[in-house]
Amino acid sequence: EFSREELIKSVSEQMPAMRWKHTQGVMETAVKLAERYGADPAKAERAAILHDVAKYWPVKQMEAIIRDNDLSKDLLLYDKSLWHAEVGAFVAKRDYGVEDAEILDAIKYHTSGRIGMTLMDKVVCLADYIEPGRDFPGVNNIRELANHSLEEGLIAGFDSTISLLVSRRQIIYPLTFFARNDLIKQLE
Ligand code: DGI
Ligand code: FE
Ligand code: FE
Ligand code: FE
Repeated sequence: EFSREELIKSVSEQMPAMRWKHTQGVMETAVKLAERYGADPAKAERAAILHDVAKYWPVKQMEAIIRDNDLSKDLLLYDKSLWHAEVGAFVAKRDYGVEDAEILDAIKYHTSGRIGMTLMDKVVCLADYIEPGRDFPGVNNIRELANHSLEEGLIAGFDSTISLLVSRRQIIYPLTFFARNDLIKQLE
């Protein structure tokens, strides 16, 4: 298994400096959220280090991995920007020896979310929305909500993604709706 330092070295070398800076922001934020909400901070940090590991993979390579392995074939019908999450979890296991299901699932669902998101899924997904380098309309509101509730922060995050996709007339991966609806039900 890779040490924390080995992971950092290998992953940082695979991405442009800006994406590594984003990853460092997600690491820091995921650790804070984990401490606040009672998740394992070391695991949250490992998931954060790896969450965008496949972000710069060539589309054809991601496509081949989805096609030839046990990944959701549905992904191929939706936006390519979703693919790096499931492919990233696959790579974390195959190339980095990550066996921990909590970490692998947090990577796998960090973009789409899912029904029944675990505490670790929520921490990593929300950290990805609000890390200090993020700047999009509404991000400060999501940061504020995140101080009080993982679920409220994530609902606002998914709502902002869904609104953006709607405004661009893009196709939306149904799992994002299911994740958002399920979080609202969890609060009822
Ligand atoms: O990898 P990051 O840029 O750090 O962030 P991410 O993994 O959350 O999202 C990647 C992009 O995917 C995001 O800008 C919106 C886009 N996207 C395209 N279709 C969908 C989608 N995101 C979600 N949640 N659902 C979609 O259907
Ligand atoms: Fe991502
Ligand atoms: Fe990210
Ligand atoms: Fe407050």
